[in-house]
Amino acid sequence: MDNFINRDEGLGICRLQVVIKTSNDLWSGTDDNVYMEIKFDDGEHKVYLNTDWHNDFERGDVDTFNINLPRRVQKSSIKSFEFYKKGSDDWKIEWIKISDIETGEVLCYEQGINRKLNLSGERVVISSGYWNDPV
Ligand SMILES: [Ca+2]
Ligand SMILES: [Ca+2]
Repeated sequence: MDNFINRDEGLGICRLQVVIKTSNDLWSGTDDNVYMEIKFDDGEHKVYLNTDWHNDFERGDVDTFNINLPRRVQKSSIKSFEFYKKGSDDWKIEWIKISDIETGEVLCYEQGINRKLNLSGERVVISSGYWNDPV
């Protein structure tokens, strides 16, 4: 248990940058509401991914969101990042990159997701177990 705790370095994370590429394929874009849920050891935090006065998640777009966490957390307390949309419009995600804004450290960069979410509430889950994949 001590080793696990010692893996954490620094002050922890309080702001994340989430970058999402919507696929270039036909019908990849969505007008549904898109959400990210961050699962922690002891709870979760849900974020509505939306930029005002901008049509998010259109085909081929790269959308960037800066997210404030409810509190400063250690990296090891994050269990997963989960993405889903609510509504009847399909959405195809090509890749997702998540970084710590303060340090610039890339927490995860899932380059080959290429998955279409057809169902409302269906999730793409990026588990912290995969974070050490080479970038
Ligand atoms: Ca849209
Ligand atoms: Ca918008």
